[in-house]
Amino acid sequence: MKTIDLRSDTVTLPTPSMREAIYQAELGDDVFGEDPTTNRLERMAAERMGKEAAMLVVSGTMGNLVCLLTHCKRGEEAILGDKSHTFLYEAGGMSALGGIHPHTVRNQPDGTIRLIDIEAAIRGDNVHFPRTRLICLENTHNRCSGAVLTSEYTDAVAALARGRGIMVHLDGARIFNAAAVLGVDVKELTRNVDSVSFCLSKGLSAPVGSVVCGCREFITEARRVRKVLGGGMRQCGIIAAAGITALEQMVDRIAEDHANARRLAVGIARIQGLTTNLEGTQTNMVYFEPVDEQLTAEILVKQLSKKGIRLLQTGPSQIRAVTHYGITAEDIDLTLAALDKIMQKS
Ligand code: TLP
Repeated sequence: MKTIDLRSDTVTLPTPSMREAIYQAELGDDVFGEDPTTNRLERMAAERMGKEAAMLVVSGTMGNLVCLLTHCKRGEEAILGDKSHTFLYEAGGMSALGGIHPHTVRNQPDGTIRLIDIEAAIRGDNVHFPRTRLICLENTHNRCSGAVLTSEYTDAVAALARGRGIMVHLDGARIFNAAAVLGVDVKELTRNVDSVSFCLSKGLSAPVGSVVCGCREFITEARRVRKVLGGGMRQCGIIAAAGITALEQMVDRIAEDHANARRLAVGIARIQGLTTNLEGTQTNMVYFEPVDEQLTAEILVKQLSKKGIRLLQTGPSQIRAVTHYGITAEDIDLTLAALDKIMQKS
């Protein structure tokens, strides 16, 4: 039976040309700065993000953590969305390892945090308060239906932060998805943030890795933090080689994933007993819910799984499907047909 795995874009396997690049990669010891392939990936990533320097890390979680620990000292505060990945799904690393105080502010359904809410969250100079050091944004915004933040919004947050002497970090795990929707160069979405972390191993299909980008001084400090976390790697050109191929070959095809997600969302909206936020579906994520309380998300996910279709339960009554390399329009139609059949029987 064919499996259609829509749980996440993290399930993508390396392409044949990635495997070839991994095989051919020129290697050295990266802790000595001597891995030529990693150095090349880092130069490419910095250039793509419009930053001075970059550093390879093992995961998106480590990318965000390294940036937070580099920006903030113990007891300092970071403002972040209450639906942000860093707050919800990174095991509390910022406080566990950095003693950083998370100050959550409500995410709007479009992934933004209102400027007035950010402004209200910034602390005054008072001995009772932690010092506000950082604002974190997420683009695309995973838990907000994969929503896209515009460059105008990001610039406005950065201007507000700069006026108050605060840094901005962008969790750009899927920043290339955002750029594809807006039809802009990624640099426009990162130009005013102090640090950005993006993933090679999601929509870009590389097997491992994220890259952190910022000014030279920031990356020098971040290398020390990565070392503290045990993230100094040796012949990581093995990973970087696939990352280079990802940047060279996998960015331009992302629109396909968005078209497939749209196809899925439109189909789901037509199935009786299911609801989805059709307007909010801008990128490669579709969140939807069964309306009937008898047919829980858990049951629906189990029934689909028996048919070889894998989706992720993201709440008691919520399911997520993510499109990616390897998922075709035909797979979407098979998924819709299976969903329709289950719903008609229920
Ligand atoms: N997200 C994963 C799961 O953790 C939920 C997924 O399947 O979507 N930032 C954002 C916005 C992310 O969505 C993720 C991964 C990360 C950071 C962390 O990346 P990894 O998994 O590489 O640590």
